[in-house]
Parts: sequence; structure tokens; C-alpha cells
Amino acid sequence: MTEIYEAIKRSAARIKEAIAFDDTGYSENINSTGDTQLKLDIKSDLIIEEEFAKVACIKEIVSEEKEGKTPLHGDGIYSIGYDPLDGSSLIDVNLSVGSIFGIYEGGFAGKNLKAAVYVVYGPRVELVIAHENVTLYRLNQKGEFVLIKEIKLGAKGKLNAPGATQMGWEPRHKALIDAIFADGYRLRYSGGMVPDLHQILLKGGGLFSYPATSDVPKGKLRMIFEVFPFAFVYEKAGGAAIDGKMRLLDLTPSHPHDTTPCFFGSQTEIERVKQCYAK
Ligand code: FDP
Repeated sequence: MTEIYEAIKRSAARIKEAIAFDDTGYSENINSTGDTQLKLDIKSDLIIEEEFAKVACIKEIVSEEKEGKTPLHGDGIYSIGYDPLDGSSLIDVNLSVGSIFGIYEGGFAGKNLKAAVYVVYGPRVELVIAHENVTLYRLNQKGEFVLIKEIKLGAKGKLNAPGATQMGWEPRHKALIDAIFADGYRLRYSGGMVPDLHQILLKGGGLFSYPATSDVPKGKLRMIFEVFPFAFVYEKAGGAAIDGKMRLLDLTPSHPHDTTPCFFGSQTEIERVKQCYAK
């Protein structure tokens, strides 16, 4: 596993340079989800693939930017699902973006996740590893990721990050979000999953939601590359992650790009979601 973390650190340092200095415009390619790829999406994906190709324990990878799996090493143990540059629609306005990695053993299902890692490219570059516990690292001037601290969520937080277009929310979801705001929670939503979830984790807790809506009945966020890794991080930090009713890590996608409604938060907020969605 250490070799995988080291490959992710090398990738993060290279992607940070690309974000800082490369062209932020669109390419002429469309990815499997139908999004026009930024030149930076393509470059970040290539960087990660190049670094993972050097790691013998990786059997196969699947990227948010590609349709299917890419086999790497026949004797490898781990399958990695990753989103090379999540929140890339925020690149042109210079907001924080991220990379997300799920490290699976035995196939791409929530129950097979062994570790999760994400990187936040903000004013500083931070990296979070979730394995037995959840630890925060920060890139220093020498290009090394230095351990900062262990991350733990409180039982109840103060932040609310409600995703998806409100026009398409179900009435029970609107009632939930209204009730949370009425209890004094503060809005913290940038539109980038990585910085939004990172903020809730570091500020002690709250709720991030990307529900089912009339236009995306199965949600927008993808299980393998986005949802499972963050569900793992939140659970290991002492929080919880559900699809409204079920634990996210009990789900199994039938296609690499399958999506699900998702809720991540501290125990108190997730209990509240369960009560609301049981109706
Ligand atoms: P993006 O499309 O900019 O890459 O899954 C990607 C994501 O961003 C998440 O980072 C973010 O939380 C979500 O989509 C935002 O979705 P909306 O466009 O519906 O707000």
C-alpha cells in the first residue's frame, strides 16, 4: 500500500504544477460521461496512469476519464478507481479542485475498499489518507508531504453543503435541508466535491448531500471514483455515509460509471437524513 501512496504523492506534485501553469482550456475530446474534457483532465489522467504503471502491486485501474478498465500488472493485488481532476468546472475560476482514489482488493465494490486517498489543490496542496484511521498531509517547499494530524469528525457539526439543482429536489429533501438551516447550520458549498467534503471534515462535521433529483434520479456522483472513497474516509473519521437509506459501502455498481445519491456527514446529521428519507 505504501508504494501506492508514494505514486499518488508523485502524481499530486506533478498535477499541482500542471494546474498552476498549463492551459486551462477545453480539449476536443468527450469522456464516457459525456463531459467535454479539459486539457488538464487528460494530462492529470496520463500522469496518474504513468505513476501507477510503476507500481507492481496494482492489477488494474479505472479512471473517471475513461470508459473501461486498464490492466496494469498480472500479478497485482489492487484495483484502483480514480478521478484525476474532480471539480474541473471550477478550474477556470481558480477555485480548489481535487484528485480522488479508491484502492480496492477483489473488484470494484464498496465492501472491497481497503483504503482511500484524496488530494486538494487549493492555496496549499493537502493529501488525506484513510486506512485504519484518517491522516492529513501537506506539501512542503521541498516537495514532500508532511504529516499534519489525524482527522476525526465530531458527533455533530455546523456546516451544510447541499448539492444538486434545487428545482429538482424531492419535497422531503427540501424539508430536510430547510430544517438543517433552521437549526443554525451555515452554508458552505463551492461546487467541488473534494474541497466541500474536506472543509466539513476539517471543521469537525456537518452534512454534504448530492441527492436524487428529477433530472438525475440516480444522483450525479460516481460510486467507484467519488462516492465510495469519500464514504470510506467519512466512516474511518467517525462519521457515516448513506444513499438516503443504505450504507454507501454496501453498494455494488454494475458499470464503472454508475452513480448514486449520497449523503456524507457526522453521525447526528446522517441519522437525521435516515429519518427524513424513511418517510
Ligand atoms: P464537476 O462536474 O465540476 O467535476 O462530480 C463532479 C462534480 O464537479 C463534483 O465535484 C461536484 O460536487 C458536483 O460535480 C457538482 O455538481 P453540479 O454541477 O450539479 O453542481
